[in-house]
Amino acid sequence: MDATPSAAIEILAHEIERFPQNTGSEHDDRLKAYQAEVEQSLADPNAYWLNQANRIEWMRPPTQSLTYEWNTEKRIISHTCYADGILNATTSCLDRHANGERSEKTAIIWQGEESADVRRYTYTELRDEVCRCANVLKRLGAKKGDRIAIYLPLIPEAIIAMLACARIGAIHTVVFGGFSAESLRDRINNAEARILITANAGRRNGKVIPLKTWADEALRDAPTIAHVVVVRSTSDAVPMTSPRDHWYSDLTSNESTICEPEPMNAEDPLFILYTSGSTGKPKGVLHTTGGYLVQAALSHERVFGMREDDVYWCTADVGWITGHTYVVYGPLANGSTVLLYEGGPTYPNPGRTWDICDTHRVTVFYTAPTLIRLLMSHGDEWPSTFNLSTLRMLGCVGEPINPEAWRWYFDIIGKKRCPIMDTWWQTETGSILISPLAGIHDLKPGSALRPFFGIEAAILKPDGSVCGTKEGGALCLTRPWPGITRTLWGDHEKFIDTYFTANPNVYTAGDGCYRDEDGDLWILGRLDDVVNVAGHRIGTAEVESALVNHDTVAEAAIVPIRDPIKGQALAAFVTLMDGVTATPDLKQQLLLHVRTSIGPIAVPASLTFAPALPKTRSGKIMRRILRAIAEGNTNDLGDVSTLADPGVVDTLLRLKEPRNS
Ligand code: 7RM
Repeated sequence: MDATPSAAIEILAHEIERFPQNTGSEHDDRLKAYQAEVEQSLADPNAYWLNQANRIEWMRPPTQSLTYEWNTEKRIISHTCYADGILNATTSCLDRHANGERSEKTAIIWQGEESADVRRYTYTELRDEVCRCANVLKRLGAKKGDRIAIYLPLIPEAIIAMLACARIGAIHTVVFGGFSAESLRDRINNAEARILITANAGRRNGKVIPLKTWADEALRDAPTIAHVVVVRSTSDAVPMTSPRDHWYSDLTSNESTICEPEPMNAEDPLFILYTSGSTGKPKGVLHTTGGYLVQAALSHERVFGMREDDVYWCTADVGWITGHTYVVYGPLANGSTVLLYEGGPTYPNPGRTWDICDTHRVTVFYTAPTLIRLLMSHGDEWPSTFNLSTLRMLGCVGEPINPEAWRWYFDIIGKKRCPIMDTWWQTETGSILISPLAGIHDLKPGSALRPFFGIEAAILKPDGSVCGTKEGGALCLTRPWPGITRTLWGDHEKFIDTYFTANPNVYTAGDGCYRDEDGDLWILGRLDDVVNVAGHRIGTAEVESALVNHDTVAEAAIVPIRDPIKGQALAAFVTLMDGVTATPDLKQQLLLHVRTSIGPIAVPASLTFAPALPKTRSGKIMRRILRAIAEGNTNDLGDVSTLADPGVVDTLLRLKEPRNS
């Protein structure tokens, strides 16, 4: 990184709008109760979190609460929560509902891309199917602590497979179905997974997603995988390799629906989820069982003010943390009815998302700003065609929401009736840490508002001092919470370096942030070399290394550029090996190479061949300059005096390629 301040701490002056959430004496009472709870959670976190443990089921309830040590100097960062508690996450998510008043309640409504493809599972049916799948995994030799990779489309079996792993104490690692074979292979190998659960294919935007073909490709060099379980999700034929591959339906059809839940310590791992950072390959974020589940359930209930008859739709894929916490663990622990939609949000037309809300009478809708902007770009006619009167609560997550998109969401989708919860959190935090609470806070378009119960945020300057009002700095969390990631799989040193060294003895999130005059928080975007493309985290180093891996490429730099729908997109600058000629065909080959190395979400929106990259005399690529060139801000190149060869910039300005269509 060059030393110039990142764009993510610049605060743009703008009028702040306020959307009050009720007034009057009832509101005063609610506000008082809320403030008392915040105070209690901060004054006596042990009591607060131990009390919250009661919201889930235990085989042996904990007597211990949250303990931790944050000592950067000694390089000790450790956490435990409910360390003497024994539980299995699935009894809270399944059995207690299936054995109680929610036995016939719908747990999952699955909507396929074809309107007629709808499947429903009651809590009893879901519990039975999870047990069948868990028995299958046992029969294939899976044991407590084994890693099992899941590479599925957004179908009920994705949830079933995750919970089946949890049932037997295996650690699931879900890989998003949009990732390439190579990405899947890297994750399987890093986690040393024994079993892979995949599908013959998925469906999106009318196209077939050939997951099994990609899985076969990944498994050519993934020696730890002994078995592949294949869900027949479409009619597409795929090759099956004997004895490695098994059809899910063949294995489950004769299995018992009884599978005793494995007793797990609260600190036993529940899952690993890979996420991009500023260096190297994606890191395996490890979450444990008790603290994660309690906080998932608590935040889901409180942020969305969940009610018994809600139909709840979080549009995230289970391949991301939002899918783990707010499609699977949080809502199922709370006994909610969860909607799952496999297909594209604008397929076969831009009304599809609203059609689904109408058809299934969705009451709580939680999505990403990029989807709101995409749907907004198609105009107000589409949502107005459908009955959205069942909606009562909206949410967004994944990137800063621009006030224009917020207002459209509020006015056109929520008809000014539905509060919008702008929720800030990360794969590493496990659950929502900053969000308004409905009926409590006045909403402000673009602000994630306040830390959740038990959470304390500080905004720090590069020298470690605390920022003043409306001063941008690094968002840090100054005390732990039950659902914080415990480590990066196999690399605890990296865990300490990434989150606990920039500012000693606090958790540094990697985001810019400021506090306004009311004390509300505004997230400004990443401060590190992580780019947020359509709500997906992509490390620039990852894409650069994919490009440099190509035989023809000598050097590559990736910088973010603004994108009206995706928030950010990637611009690539590439220098070629001596003797290689830059051609349009080579450019296409390189873009394809990124697609197969990582996946479609990492493909740059523009690629410029450059004879050289702008570097400092010490050899660091000056990304700031590339960013200005990529954005077309050529009057705003800033200080170029530290460049080793200022002539490079003029050449780049001449060569800069427009965006790919
Ligand atoms: C849940 C999730 C985390 C990064 C985070 C931020 C950005 C997430 C918001 C947001 C502004 C928000 N996990 N981010 N939520 N930025 N406002 N409400 O997205 O690990 O994939 O990404 O996403 O930069 O650090 S994640």
